[in-house]
Amino acid sequence: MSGELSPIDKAKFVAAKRAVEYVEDGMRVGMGTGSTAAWMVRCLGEMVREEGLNITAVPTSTRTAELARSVGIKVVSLDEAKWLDVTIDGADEYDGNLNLIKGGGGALLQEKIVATASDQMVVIADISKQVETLGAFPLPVEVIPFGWQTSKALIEETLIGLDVLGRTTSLRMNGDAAFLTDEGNYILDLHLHRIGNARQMSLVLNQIPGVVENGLFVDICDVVVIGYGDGKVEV
Ligand code: ABF
Repeated sequence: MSGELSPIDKAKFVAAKRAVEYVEDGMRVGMGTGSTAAWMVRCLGEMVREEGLNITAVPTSTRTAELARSVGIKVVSLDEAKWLDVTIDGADEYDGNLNLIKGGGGALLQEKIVATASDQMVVIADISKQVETLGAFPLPVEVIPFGWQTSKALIEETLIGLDVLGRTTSLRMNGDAAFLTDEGNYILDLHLHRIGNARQMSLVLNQIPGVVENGLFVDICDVVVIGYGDGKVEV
């Protein structure tokens, strides 16, 4: 399945391959979104088809749902599954406290709901995602379209009191139109460069009217499986 891979794809693949060891027969599995998570879905699909692994999946996006079905994995909604044994997902950044920035792929809302409904969240990432302090990657914030410019202004005002290095925000675009999440919302990307206090930032952002959720995952991730371009894996 992995064939001849570039170092970055190899790193993602080996992290995914190691992470599926957390999945046991009969489990309900949350499935993340993104290129690293896609490797995990393909690995689990192979185990379902070739080893008879019996799992039920709750995907975090329509993209992942389509991929999971296409590789033979049974997909249900979170409401049907009710609770999950494990969620495996990628990240845009992770720090030494296992706090994350997610949402570069625009699926942060479903990703956070699914991860929070799981006994365990396993993050898979290549080593380039590791940071000392979160914030070099723009922080995605999902806002409802109604009054989004007011929400944006309120976010910018709120940032003045917080430990950050940058305060510009931008509406994520998809060509000429605003990018739409699976829930029909917009994403504002916050260019902060440094997030001194991720917990405070997350709490404060979610207080702002119009904000649905933000891409900071604080105290949600249990394990990070790190892949390297030479095929090495670290947990
Ligand atoms: C999802 O995919 C997101 O939360 C994160 O933004 C992104 C990581 O993508 P990739 O694995 O392609 O780097 O997990």
